[in-house]
Amino acid sequence: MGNSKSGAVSKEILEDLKLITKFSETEIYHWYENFKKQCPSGRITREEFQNIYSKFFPDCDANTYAQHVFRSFDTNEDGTLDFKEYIIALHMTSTGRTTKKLEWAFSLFDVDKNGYITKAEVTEICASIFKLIPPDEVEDLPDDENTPEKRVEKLWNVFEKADNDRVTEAEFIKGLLSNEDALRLIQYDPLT
Ligand SMILES: [Ca+2]
Ligand SMILES: [Ca+2]
Repeated sequence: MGNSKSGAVSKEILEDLKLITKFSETEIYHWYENFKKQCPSGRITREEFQNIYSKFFPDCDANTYAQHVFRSFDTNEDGTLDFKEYIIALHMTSTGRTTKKLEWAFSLFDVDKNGYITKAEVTEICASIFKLIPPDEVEDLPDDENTPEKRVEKLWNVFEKADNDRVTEAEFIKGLLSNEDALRLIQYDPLT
């Protein structure tokens, strides 16, 4: 696979990415050079992605969370991230507007990709996020957020749904935008 393509981003992908992400052409070229350096094959595997992630969370178990993030970025479901998927992911998680980030969060929580979030899916993702939190920080969490189970209850209550009901993307985004606690519960940011 290594020598099958030239070193440049194809014009088609470049136009696509400019449209989707609003990154400039220069920025995209810059990302592409970094990408090629880190990943000469042009594709990031799930294992490579997990390794990158675990470097950010050296004291915790980031594997499950990294798998979910990988799944949400691998839009064509071929088991690897190509440059286009990678740059869109970067855009969603770092520089995107709040709504874009919440759309991404929805795809993270929608584990089976059927367009709805169930309480079981919230449970799965909350558990994987909880594993990112170092034990000494868990001690300082509010009493109603200091176990994965409590976080699931708190987050699910935001959507005002029955336990066996499901949440659409619009309901998910609306719920999160109307509740500061909820925004905190769907992520773990080691810098704050
Ligand atoms: Ca892919
Ligand atoms: Ca689902």
